[in-house]
Amino acid sequence: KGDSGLSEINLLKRQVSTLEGQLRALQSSFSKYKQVIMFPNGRIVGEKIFMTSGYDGNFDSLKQRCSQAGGQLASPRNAAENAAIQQIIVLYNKSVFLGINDIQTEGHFKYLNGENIGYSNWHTGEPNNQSDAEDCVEVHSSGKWNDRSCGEKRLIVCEF
Ligand code: GMH
Ligand code: CA
Repeated sequence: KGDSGLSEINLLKRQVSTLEGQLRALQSSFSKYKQVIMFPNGRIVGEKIFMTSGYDGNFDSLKQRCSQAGGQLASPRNAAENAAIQQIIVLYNKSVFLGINDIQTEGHFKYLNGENIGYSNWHTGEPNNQSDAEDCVEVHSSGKWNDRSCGEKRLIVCEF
């Protein structure tokens, strides 16, 4: 019994070592695969991935498309996430709409889940709710935000 116990341990050691090798190979392959699929339309910030398909549409249309893809409209929670979105804007030379709006209560900007925003990057003088018709948030190539009519068409950027 003592001997068979030892050989069982040795068998397990070999199996662990095999699995370690397979895990290293998988990690390296996954790391390369991530680089490939991020080129040139995606950005990784921490656990979050921002991605555009190049589609332009109004707020409802962008929101629906991101949701259908299993993500949601880009909702930057900090300066690093906003900078990643800005890079995509500069690449396409098109402004985007964020997953943030004050449709429910004028002047109270919220994420799509209804939570109040905890980060913002408004351009000076914004949000100004021009003509009482601006409930969505566009981001310019400067990275700065402006409230804008949700019916305008902007570039899609989803987060996953
Ligand atoms: C007004 C002015 C501009 C500003 C726009 C913008 C529209 O036209 O205050 O300076 O850029 O509004 O807020 O969404
Ligand atoms: Ca505005």
